[in-house]
Amino acid sequence: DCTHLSCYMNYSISIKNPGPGLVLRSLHKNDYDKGYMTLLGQLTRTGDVTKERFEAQFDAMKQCPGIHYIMVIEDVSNAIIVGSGTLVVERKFTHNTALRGRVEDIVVHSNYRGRHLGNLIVETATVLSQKLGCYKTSLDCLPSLKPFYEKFEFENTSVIFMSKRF
Ligand code: 16G
Repeated sequence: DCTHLSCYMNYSISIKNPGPGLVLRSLHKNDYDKGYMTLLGQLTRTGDVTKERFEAQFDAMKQCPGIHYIMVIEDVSNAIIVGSGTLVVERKFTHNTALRGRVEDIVVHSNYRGRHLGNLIVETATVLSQKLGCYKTSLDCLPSLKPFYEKFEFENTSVIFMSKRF
């Protein structure tokens, strides 16, 4: 079970207790009103996502269970989402019809950094992918974040990450 991450990580926070006033949970449909999109704006360009479009995307994800595991940390004292991360699980025909995990959209609100919340989110997503039976889990990140992800035993492989923007 994932509740003992604090032992594993050697920090005094855990899934059940991410810090004073904080709660770690899965994304709720009303998190739009708690600044979820604003938080994602600290990671990348979000565009001008309306509540309707957010809810439509949320519903579409819900209709395909087992693919998107979006976790958030809420500061319940002010009802603001202060951290988030996603595990995406891809079905493969290879590796005996395996699952492959991808850690995505890891972000911690600038006012809440230095509390190991990023560690908690990445570790939770990684352990979850392992528990779900993924044969591997990968992520892409800026070169400056390589040491951060190496703490969780992610390795820079010889594979080149390529993308095409539209
Ligand atoms: C980072 C994120 C990725 C996200 C991208 C956004 C992690 C581990 N990686 O690479 O998930 O999609 O930033 O940048 O959180 P983009 O919007 O320019 O693709």
